Amino acid sequence: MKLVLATNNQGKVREFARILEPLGIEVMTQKEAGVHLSPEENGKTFAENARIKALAVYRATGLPTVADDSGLCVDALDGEPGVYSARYYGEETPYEEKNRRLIEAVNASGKARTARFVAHITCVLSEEQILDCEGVCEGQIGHAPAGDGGFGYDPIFYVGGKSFAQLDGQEKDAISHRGKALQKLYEQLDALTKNQ
Ligand code: ITT
Repeated sequence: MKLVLATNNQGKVREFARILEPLGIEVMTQKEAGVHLSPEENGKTFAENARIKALAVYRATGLPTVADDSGLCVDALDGEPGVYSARYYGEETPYEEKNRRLIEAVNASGKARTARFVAHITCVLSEEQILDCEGVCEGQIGHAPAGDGGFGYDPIFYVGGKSFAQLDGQEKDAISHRGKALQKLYEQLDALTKNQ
């Protein structure tokens, strides 16, 4: 099966392909499908924003489409940046600076460093058939960034002593929010195929 991926984030493109292609699901980016859309993400939840993106690209292509809305929720910052993760400290601000500022904010709070990555994935097969799944990965905001793999907030998000940016792709996928959500999506798609 083939899915169009409704994203403009190259980090997500790499991870979707890495996770889904070994499971026999081919991923085509929205750009490859000839769609140049960046719908306004005005939802209040990851689920609402994932649906906005998946439906917009599904309606533009007429092809089964998947979208991911995700973010980093930091307890010391009352769950922020959350759904604002891409825009936090400014959309154009380099992650090196965003990561440094986020560590400083957690340090200044004096609170616990616990945090989680959340990914909500919506797959639109048709207007009537829409699948939703979510994955969560618990971790901590480190005292300093480490590693050069991954993307975004990976260098400051630590699980078991290593940052996400220090893991290789398969190690990240095995525990990440996106890896868990995509595993659930695969199970739902597989069950649908078997019932047909
Ligand atoms: P699209 O909407 O085009 O998919 P986006 O980057 O704007 O791309 P989101 O609105 O879902 O996507 O924002 C997700 C942000 O959360 C992302 O830009 C990163 O800052 C952060 N994020 C999500 N998953 C991440 C991961 O696995 N590693 C590091 N940062 C991540």
